[in-house]
Amino acid sequence: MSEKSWWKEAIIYQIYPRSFRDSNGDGIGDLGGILEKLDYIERLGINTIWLNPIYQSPNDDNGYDISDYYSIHPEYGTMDQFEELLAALHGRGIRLIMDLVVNHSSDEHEWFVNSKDPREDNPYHDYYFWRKGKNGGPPNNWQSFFGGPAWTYVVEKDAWYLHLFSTKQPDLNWENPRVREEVKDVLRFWLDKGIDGFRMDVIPCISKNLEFADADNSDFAHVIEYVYSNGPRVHEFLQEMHRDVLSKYNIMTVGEGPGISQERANLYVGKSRGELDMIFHLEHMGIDHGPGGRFDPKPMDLSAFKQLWVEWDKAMGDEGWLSVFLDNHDFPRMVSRFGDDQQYRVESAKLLAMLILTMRGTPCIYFGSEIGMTNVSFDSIEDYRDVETRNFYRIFREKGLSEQEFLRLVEQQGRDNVRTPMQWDNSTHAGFTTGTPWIQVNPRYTHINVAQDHKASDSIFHFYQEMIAWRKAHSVLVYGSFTEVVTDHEHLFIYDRKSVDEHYRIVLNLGSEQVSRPELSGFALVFGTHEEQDPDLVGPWEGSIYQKIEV
Ligand code: TEU
Ligand code: CA
Repeated sequence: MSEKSWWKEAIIYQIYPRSFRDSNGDGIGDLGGILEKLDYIERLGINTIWLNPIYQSPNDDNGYDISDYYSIHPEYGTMDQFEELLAALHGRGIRLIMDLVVNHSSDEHEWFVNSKDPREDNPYHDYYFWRKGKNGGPPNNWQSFFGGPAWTYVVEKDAWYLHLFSTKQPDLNWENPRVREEVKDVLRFWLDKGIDGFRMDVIPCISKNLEFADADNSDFAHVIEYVYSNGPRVHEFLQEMHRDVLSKYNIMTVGEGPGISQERANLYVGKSRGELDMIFHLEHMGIDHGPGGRFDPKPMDLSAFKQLWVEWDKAMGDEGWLSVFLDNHDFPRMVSRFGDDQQYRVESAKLLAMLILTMRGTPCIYFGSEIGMTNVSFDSIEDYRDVETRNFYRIFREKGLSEQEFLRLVEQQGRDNVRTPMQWDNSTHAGFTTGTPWIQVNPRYTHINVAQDHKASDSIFHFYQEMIAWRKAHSVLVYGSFTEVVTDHEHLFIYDRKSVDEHYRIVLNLGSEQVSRPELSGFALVFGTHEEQDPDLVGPWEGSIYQKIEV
């Protein structure tokens, strides 16, 4: 049994501020909008919020390109409003973790603007990675996560700078101790305001392989793990951040883990490591990606999906800790990707909620999942906003793909699927804004919205509310062991959660067909996604929790 921590008992709700609620009619979600919805968040049963970046940014990557780590983007509001939100959340017993993006900054950050100065003794030169080109091109063949070369040439420097993401997101050089001190100052600034921790963006990437050798780009997931992530000094840098700053506060840190494998995970989150508290591993997020990444899709493999949950729980053991999720601002809506967003939208949304809320690990719910929001399908590439989508559109068109062919890929795997505005009601723009939204509202808002779910007692929202309350009332779901109960049916996922004096068995049907109900003698049904249950058959997308009855 791992020791108790508030962040293991947390129920995290991820808010993408740009799309949650616009309070001043400019079509962009903001802090004022979140303040308006605190009753809603509290009613759901949330006790921790992860806020995507709200800092000053040119918004090339919607805030993941920070130009001033110490100020709030005016589109989102003011520092006073931020402090008002933090106090209001704490007043309700809700914690707030912020998004820390320090693998890279914006190219409009003063550090980078100064770094571009060609003078030899430029103190900012080594804040970033500048290298001479090779044979008239980039220093190596690294490719950006967003398509295209990971290097851009600056004529006044006669050199190329590294950016694993967009050209406007130059990678910070953590080898430089001054950069590490700058990061510590940023950490202290926000922690001294009283926030409760950080989600750390692409944190496995902060240590680079400095020989910058060419990569084998035939399998991008392999490049992410063995070239971009898990560099030679990553643990040294994280232990320095923990030793000098993070360890001095009662906070939580969760790393976003592209490239973190099951074997490496506890190097980052092992309780004796002095690095991070938990990670979002991304292995299941690539389960239907081919070697070319998200726009090179392959069929979903349900057995592999189930197996990953089993393997990752084993990888964590009693040493580490995961935050478990099925979607976030980078990946499609979970009910569309892992459920059925047509005939069984309500049932499958509830089932997936039961999965993440009964699993061992801190559940993280992406806003809108609690009402079963789905992927979106826009008519034109002009309707899409994501820099990754727009970059790959250009690349695919150059390869001869038509707009319609690319739009099919975006509908399935694009990030704007999860960035359409929150659907509050069936009024214009779903009650998100009185202005013109920065991105179109999903047309399904007319029947998929909070107001609708609040009226229906058997709605997805009410199930989330009940399931969250149930998890809070049963600490075995936090601290109990996890053991898969092997079944011979691909769609059935059954596992036990046990403590010294409690034993629950969770039976999930991850599909649209009925399946024979497994033998459950000695168990009594205590909670389920369906009011009625057939004694012999597990219904489509039916989930149930049984308690072992001592005889
Ligand atoms: O994401 C990094 C990451 O792994 C995802 O961007 C994903 O792998 C990528 O979309 C390729 O498919 C983090 C943030 O969550 C993301 O929003 C940012 O765009 C990115 O880093 C750069 O900061
Ligand atoms: Ca606004």
